[in-house]
Amino acid sequence: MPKRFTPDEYAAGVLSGNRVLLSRAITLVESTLPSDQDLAHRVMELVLPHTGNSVRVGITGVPGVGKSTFIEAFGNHLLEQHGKKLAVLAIDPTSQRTGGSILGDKTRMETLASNPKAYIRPSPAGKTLGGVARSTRESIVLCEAAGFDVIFVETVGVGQSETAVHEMVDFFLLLMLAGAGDELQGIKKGIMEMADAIAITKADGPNLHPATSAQAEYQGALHLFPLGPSQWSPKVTVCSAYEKTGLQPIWELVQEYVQLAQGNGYFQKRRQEQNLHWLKHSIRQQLEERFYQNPAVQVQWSQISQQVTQGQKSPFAAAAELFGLLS
Ligand SMILES: Nc1nc2c(ncn2[C@@H]2O[C@H](COP(=O)(O)OP(=O)(O)O)[C@@H](O)[C@H]2O)c(=O)[nH]1
Ligand SMILES: [Mg+2]
Repeated sequence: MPKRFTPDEYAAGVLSGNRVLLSRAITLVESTLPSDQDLAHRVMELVLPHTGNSVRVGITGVPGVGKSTFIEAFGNHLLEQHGKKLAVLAIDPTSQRTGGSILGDKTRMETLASNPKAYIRPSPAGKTLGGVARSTRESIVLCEAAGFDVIFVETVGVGQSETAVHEMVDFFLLLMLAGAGDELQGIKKGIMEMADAIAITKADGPNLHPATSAQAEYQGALHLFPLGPSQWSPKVTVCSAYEKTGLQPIWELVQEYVQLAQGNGYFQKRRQEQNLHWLKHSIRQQLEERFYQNPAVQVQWSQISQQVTQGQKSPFAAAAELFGLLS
């Protein structure tokens, strides 16, 4: 077990931009030890007044679409052309198997990883989606406190993880490929509906022309969705991480969105709603934990759950019975 600091030491370290302490604070929020969680809550309380000053961008797309390569190119663009400080976090429920997608992809983010103005943190391995979501959400706040003004949250567009990411970012960017046809590359319609922008990537070489056609096609598809409460109409762009083309237009879209949403109050309102979402999410999780840890429930569980699986008891009656055991 690494040494623990006091809450004030963690907070002061994070606020001064000390990367070692930032990493240690993130390790703390990722920990499931109750004593670490208490400590983490106190650290969060100390840094919270100094947070909120960043643009949080979710980046999703199926494996192989080019997320890591894009983040490296786009990230370097923001550091070099716009003097930004960038943090990259990942929500990857598959990381239990691969040992962390970003870490595995480190070669694709080499220059970003070695830039002192960038901070890259892979998904904690061996965690459930709920656990990763909670710690990523806290990590965003810690990175903001450490002075990072752009935060990328990368996720794999294959499951529930993009819904979680959508609930913690301001702007949601979906990466897609040209020429994938009607299947939309396994990207469900729901994910397209969440997107504030779609970037058709790998628009280089022989792919350039198909990418521009796909752009028109997807733009048409997006127009069919009703305008969301932000009043923003999602845009489709093309880019190439290899040739570093189309990156500036994407940043301009993000800025355009932020300007619109800040102007009409949606930006703040959404962050408030997200705070409420995570409060409720956390309450649900804690209730569930307490329920299953209750000694009376544990005693009765195997018998009652068996009666339910064998059709001898209705799931609803069983739930009511188990809840009745809580005192
Ligand atoms: N032609 C081309 N290939 C790319 C581009 N970006 C990524 N790739 C390739 O696509 C593959 C998957 O990229 P990666 O960034 O690992 O995708 P991820 O799984 O979404 O993170 C790699 O072989 C990359 O070299 C691009 O802009 N143009
Ligand atoms: Mg990747």
